[in-house]
Amino acid sequence: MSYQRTLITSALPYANGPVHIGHLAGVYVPADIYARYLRMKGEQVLFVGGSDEHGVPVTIRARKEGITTQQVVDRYHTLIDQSFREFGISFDIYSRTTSKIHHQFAADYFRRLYDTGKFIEQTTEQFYDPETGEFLTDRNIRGECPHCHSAGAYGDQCEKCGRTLSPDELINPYNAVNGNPLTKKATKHWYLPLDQYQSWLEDWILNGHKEWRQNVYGQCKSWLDGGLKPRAVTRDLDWGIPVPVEGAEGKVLYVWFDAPIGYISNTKELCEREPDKYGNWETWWKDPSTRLIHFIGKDNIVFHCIVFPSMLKADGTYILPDNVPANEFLNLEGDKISTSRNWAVWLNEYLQDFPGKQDVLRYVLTANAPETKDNDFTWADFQARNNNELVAIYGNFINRALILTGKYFQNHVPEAGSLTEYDRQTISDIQRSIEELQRLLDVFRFRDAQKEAMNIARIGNKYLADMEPWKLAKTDMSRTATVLNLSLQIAANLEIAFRPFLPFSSAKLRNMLQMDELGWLSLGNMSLLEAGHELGKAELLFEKIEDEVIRGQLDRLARIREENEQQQKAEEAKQWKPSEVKAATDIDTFDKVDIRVATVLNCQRVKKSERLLEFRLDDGMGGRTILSGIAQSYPDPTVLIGKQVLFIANFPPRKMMGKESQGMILSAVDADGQLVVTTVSREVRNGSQVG
Ligand code: B3M
Ligand code: ZN
Repeated sequence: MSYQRTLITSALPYANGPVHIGHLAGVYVPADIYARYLRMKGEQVLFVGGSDEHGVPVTIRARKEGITTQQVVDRYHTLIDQSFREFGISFDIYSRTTSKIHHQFAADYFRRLYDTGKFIEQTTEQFYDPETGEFLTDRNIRGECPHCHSAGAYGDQCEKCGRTLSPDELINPYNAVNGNPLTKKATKHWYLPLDQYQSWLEDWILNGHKEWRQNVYGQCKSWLDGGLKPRAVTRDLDWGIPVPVEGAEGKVLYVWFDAPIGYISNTKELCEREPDKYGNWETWWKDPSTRLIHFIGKDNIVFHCIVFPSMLKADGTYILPDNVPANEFLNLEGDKISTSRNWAVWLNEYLQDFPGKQDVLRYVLTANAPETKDNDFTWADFQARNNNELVAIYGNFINRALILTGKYFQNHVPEAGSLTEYDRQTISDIQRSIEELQRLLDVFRFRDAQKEAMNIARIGNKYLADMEPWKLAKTDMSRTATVLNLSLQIAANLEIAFRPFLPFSSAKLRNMLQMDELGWLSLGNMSLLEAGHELGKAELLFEKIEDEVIRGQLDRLARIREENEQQQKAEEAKQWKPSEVKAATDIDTFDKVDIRVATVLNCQRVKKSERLLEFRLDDGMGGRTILSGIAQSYPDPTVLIGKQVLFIANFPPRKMMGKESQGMILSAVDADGQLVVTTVSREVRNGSQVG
């Protein structure tokens, strides 16, 4: 170990909504596992978190909810902070970027780079709303996606196809807030000339950090291969940290400039509050014997591996990140998690539905952690991992070991006799898992590491099943004692092995075993519990989750999916334009089509068809039946009875769903895709021709 302390940061979530399982899986659970692991090893650790309270996302939320931006960040900072506490994310500090200390620190940081000539000034044309007189940021610009052509794509991303966009690519861009069309206007900003850091970054990352995760290294390489360009670090916005330079009125620091500085200012805040415990903040940020690790999601890689390091380098007095174990994304039931579409499992809601089950979610999210590729969270998998792993393996083993000890040894750890070959084999299997567990934690492979912890429980479970102490107890009490002693030692080891992952369950288990909170180095010791030691009360470590609970969650998601589809349709309707006029034709062609008027005598759904309505018409010529695929636009088809409609009389009859259709009813397609049957403006004789 060539370092003396580790500074762990986790991305500062935007305070524009509650946190969800994607946040937890991608960033906070892995960061927490790592922080807990290092602390258990007795290392010096500082784990920094905080809310990102600037930027456009929070201002959008404020407009949506009709409250001030300050109210938004206050509300969500509190909620997020609470969720993290409830899930046991063991931050040393969780602060916020609207704090005074951060504003001052970030402004000073900018000013220092400004004064030493680290920025370039540039005037460019930006999207502007002439009516409101404001410049628009990417997120506030919407329009048609140039790739998938869905309406309402954002200036930075299309939520439908997931592609990254720039506002210039949008077709017919408009102001997301009021729908106004946009023009362009010149404005001045300060840029960090990343191109000047290119060769230094290439050397530092591509040569110096080949050990970084493939996804991280690969993304950096592709940015670098593409050639870096200067990046604006200021914005025209009224929410944020004012640019501390004359002539910059109405401009603030770009949120991605101030947010990572939040890691530093939050450290400073903590160190100034508790200097005896944490020392000087500069030791954490400037001493080369400090190791800096950023936990983030993949959409933040460029900011943490390229932009922020360049900012640190520009200052010149800071250390650089040693590793950036970024995760890919977690999807929910096959779809991208999205705050704006409410497609998420929110942590506060999870806890209402599953009180006390923090560790179950932590376990499932780690088991499914998107470490190397995007992964999917499904409620079926959640239930299966709880019931088949936590309950059936880990919980079952602990329960049996404790109950049997209660039954045969009055709840006292029995004394072990001599070990058999099988006992020794079991111990060495466990030692191997422990070594592997530790090796995997050291290289940020939490998913596989947790598997090894579960493997220890599996070995214990198998040991009990093979030894059958409940049978042994009838004939050989001394062997029973050895088996249960070893089982309890395994249980004590599980408390330690699982503690970084499942801190709540480990606390519960510690209580059941009445053991101290031992450090990581005790792991592997098979005499953690002395003979004669009295155990606590056995409880269930985990509970089975029933089907109906899972069904409730799936129903909730189905409702949200439906709401979203409706909203998307409404958005499309807002942007609707008539389709192109078809190629030229002539009156003779038109004349061939025989359009007539008829009265609807009866109209009903065709059984087993979602689409078809069956019309019985008085066409003035003895009547006819027409099938029309408009059922979804007329949930109550009887509203059409008695109406006069237009139909094509000379199409050859066609069979559909076993019925014959004698023509076609004419309908208009509305902007939302609904089909609307055409009619005449006053009653005419049935059978009249239209032309
Ligand atoms: N708030 C983006 C995000 O939540 C941003 C991270 C800042 S980390 C300095 O994904
Ligand atoms: Zn798209």
